[in-house]
Amino acid sequence: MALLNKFALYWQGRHTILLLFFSHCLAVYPTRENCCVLDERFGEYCPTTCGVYDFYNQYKSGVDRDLNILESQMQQITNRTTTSQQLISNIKSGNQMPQKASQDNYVKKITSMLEDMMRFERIISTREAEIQELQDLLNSNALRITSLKQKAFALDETCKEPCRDTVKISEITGKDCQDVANKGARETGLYYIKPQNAKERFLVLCKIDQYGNGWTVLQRRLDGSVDFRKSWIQYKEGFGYLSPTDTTEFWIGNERMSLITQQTGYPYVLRIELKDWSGVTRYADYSGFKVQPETDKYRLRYSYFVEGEAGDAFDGFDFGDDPSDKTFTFHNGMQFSTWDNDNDKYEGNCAQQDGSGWWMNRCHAGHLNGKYYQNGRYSAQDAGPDGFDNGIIWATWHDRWYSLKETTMQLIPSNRYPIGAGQQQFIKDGKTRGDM
Ligand SMILES: [Ca+2]
Repeated sequence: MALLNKFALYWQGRHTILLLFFSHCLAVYPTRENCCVLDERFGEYCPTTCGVYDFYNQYKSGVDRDLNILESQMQQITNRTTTSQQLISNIKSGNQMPQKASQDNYVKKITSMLEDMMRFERIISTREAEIQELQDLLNSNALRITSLKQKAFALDETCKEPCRDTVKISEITGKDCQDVANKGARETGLYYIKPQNAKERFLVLCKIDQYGNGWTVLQRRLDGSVDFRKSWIQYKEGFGYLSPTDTTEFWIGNERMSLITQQTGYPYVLRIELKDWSGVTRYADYSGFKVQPETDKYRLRYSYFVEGEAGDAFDGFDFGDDPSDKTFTFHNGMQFSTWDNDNDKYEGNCAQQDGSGWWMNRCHAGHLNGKYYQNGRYSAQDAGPDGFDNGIIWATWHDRWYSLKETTMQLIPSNRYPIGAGQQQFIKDGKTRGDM
């Protein structure tokens, strides 16, 4: 703008001078003839008005042209300046809102980024904990692998020696353990027996006393080392482990029980021997014990309860819950049931509820294949979701929330039934009844 004003003043000044010249020339009416009159205002040696006129005319057109160009350029500059000012004004006013909006966007983006970072930090923290757990597991597994490798190496060393069975099995066999004892066996241990209708011989634990009485052991609970929650086929075939020193748990198998007890000859006496957690031992003896074939679902049969301080739980027990308790819990004549083969007298599934295989009624008063509870006492909460009395129970001795420590089920022919209370009556019965 300052430049523009200078030009304007200059332009104005030039006009003033020219007007002065013209006004003077016009005042003396100069012509080509008289314009050479000296004008005192130019001094004695100054050019004449005509000289100035000529000089002026000589340059006027060029100066006018230059001034026009200059004016045009000035106008262009003025236009451009105005446009620029307008643009600056527009930019200033227009930038404010977008800038605010963009600031908001930046804040949002930064907030979002911070949130992402915090989220990632949390994830990383969690992952680090997981990695640490896995690392611990890896270390633990590495230790186990090392231990197993050492054991494998030790076994490998052992197996370089010719393998020898460390369990001594006698050559003496018979149709049951009494038969084995009759043939001269005098030691408790493992023997092969082959009942009359058995296709193959099989191994059993025979408990033989000094008098030559031979008990065939059918079931053993000792320490809870064997899970008795088994299927029909497992109860049929038997499970667990036999040991000559009577230190392991097993179920000899329903099929074998049936093969042994279905033989002709003296009927068998079943002795149930129990030990509680105080170390007290009691027993219950049943004469005429039989297990029917699988076609009759290995039904339990016996003639009667002989004796035993443990009491006759196989005859049921009045728990006080219902007048029918005793009739719902006796066992004689019951078929065998497992969780996958329900033959009980209950609309539900006793074997499934109690996790065992047994001659279930609705359900039991004596239950020797139940769950093993350390220290005996247990509650409905301990018994699991069903909350039923599922321990190793003999209700005529201890109540149903007391699980026994040890059990043995073993049989002997009635003619070898040991002398004791009720023995005379029993032998008489056994002889008169003959084979059952
Ligand atoms: Ca049922």
